[in-house]
Amino acid sequence: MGYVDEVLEQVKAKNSDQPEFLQAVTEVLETLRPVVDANEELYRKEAVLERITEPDRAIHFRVPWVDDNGQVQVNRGYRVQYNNAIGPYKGGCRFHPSVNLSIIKFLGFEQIFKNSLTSLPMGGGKGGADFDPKGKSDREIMAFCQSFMTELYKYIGADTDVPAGDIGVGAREIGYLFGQYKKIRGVYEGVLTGKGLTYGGSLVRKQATGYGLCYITQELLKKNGTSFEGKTVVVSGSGNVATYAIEKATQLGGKVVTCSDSTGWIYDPDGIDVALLKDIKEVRRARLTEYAKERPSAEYHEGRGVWSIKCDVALPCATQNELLIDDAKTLVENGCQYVCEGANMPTTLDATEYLTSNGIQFIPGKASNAGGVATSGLEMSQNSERLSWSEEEVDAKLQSIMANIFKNIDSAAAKYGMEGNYIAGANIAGFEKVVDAMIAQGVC
Ligand code: NDP
Ligand code: 2IT
Repeated sequence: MGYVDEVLEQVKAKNSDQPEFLQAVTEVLETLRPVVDANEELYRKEAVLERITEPDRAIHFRVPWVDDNGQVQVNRGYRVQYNNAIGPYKGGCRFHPSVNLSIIKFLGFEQIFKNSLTSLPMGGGKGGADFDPKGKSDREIMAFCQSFMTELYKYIGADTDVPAGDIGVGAREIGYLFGQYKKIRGVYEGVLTGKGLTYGGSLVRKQATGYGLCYITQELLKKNGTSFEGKTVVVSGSGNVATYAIEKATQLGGKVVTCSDSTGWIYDPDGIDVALLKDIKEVRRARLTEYAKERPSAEYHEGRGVWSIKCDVALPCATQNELLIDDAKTLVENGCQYVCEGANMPTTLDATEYLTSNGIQFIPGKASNAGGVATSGLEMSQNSERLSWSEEEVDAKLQSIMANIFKNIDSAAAKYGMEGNYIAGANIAGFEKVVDAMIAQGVC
């Protein structure tokens, strides 16, 4: 049996209760075959694949907090520190009721390769809790964040592990987490990214994932001799990534006609009104039904359905496994040509296979959503030198990082005879740098 198959079998046997984690590992290892085959003897001896698939450590902890009725609630918090071969652990925290070890491990594993692709010195990690921020008061959110940090602070630091936001964790939560870290440690340091602009945050970090997604999509379009101009774009989600993807795609000349949340979706043939969307989601923290009420051109539908709308470009920006095989078939049937992932692993393995084998050009999340963590890396640099860069400077760096990622995944795929396979290109380009660093640092 080949080395990849042996390790895949071991990983499956050891983690049979972790479907999302196994999905991520399977996708990565399957596409690394050509690199692994070319270096099999060395990689086996160094147990490179066994080491990269096993996190350095996975911490889970109790998070007790008091709700507005005086009732004590208990959630489970996590931090998985996956790999720090090329820099301190770096990755977001997700607060969502679905969070479990499988989800945090899949996200942490993906983060290793994503962070490597940014070309900045960041290792891979991820954290979160099965806490549901929906319907909670500000005081309850603060109580939860403070309790979460009261345990997490032991494991993180500006040179150790630097968490940030993800689903359910935005500027408000990062503020509460930062305040509690500072209070407990008595240290003012860049221990979190995505901070507010008045206390060490970076301009453009809020917009970075969505903007970066559009910048790399633009590179792909350019390679095909075209641009966003005049294209119909469908987006899923209506959170941080979706909102700024809609904003940038629109600025670049595309017409974005959908968005969604976990209860329903909007079809707006006149193009999504980003100012209204921001007001509803960022200020009022309300549901998308409000959007349809205030925008005569829009239809609101219960359930899921954005992939049924005819489009040229599809940008899944909500969550894992939200684009299924039947959605892939509909996209192909409707003439969609480009799918670039804003979320982490939004496309199932069979849907990905269907899209790519039916001529759709596909950029995987670890490359196309890397603009968020890349700008977190820029926030860390600014914190270290105690300076703040201008919006133009950060945005220019983000654009150049995304263009560079596209170039690297394109050439990594071509180097191994898989021209246009950006999944293989992203995994290979991300992996090669980390493995080189792991081997250079010995068995640790
Ligand atoms: P937000 O919490 O801001 O928004 C998430 C959006 O996705 C909301 O519209 C939410 O709807 C929807 N959603 C979440 N879970 C589900 C679900 N189970 N079913 C259907 N819809 C769901 O998160 P972000 O925008 O930050 O993150 C979106 C994706 O992008 C995630 O996969 C995340 O890991 C990834 N990502 C985020 C980065 C960042 O910088 N924030 C960077 C790179 C990737 P509702 O409000 O109803 O729950
Ligand atoms: O999935 C991701 O890359 C993020 N949620 C952002 C991580 C970060 O450290 O900015």
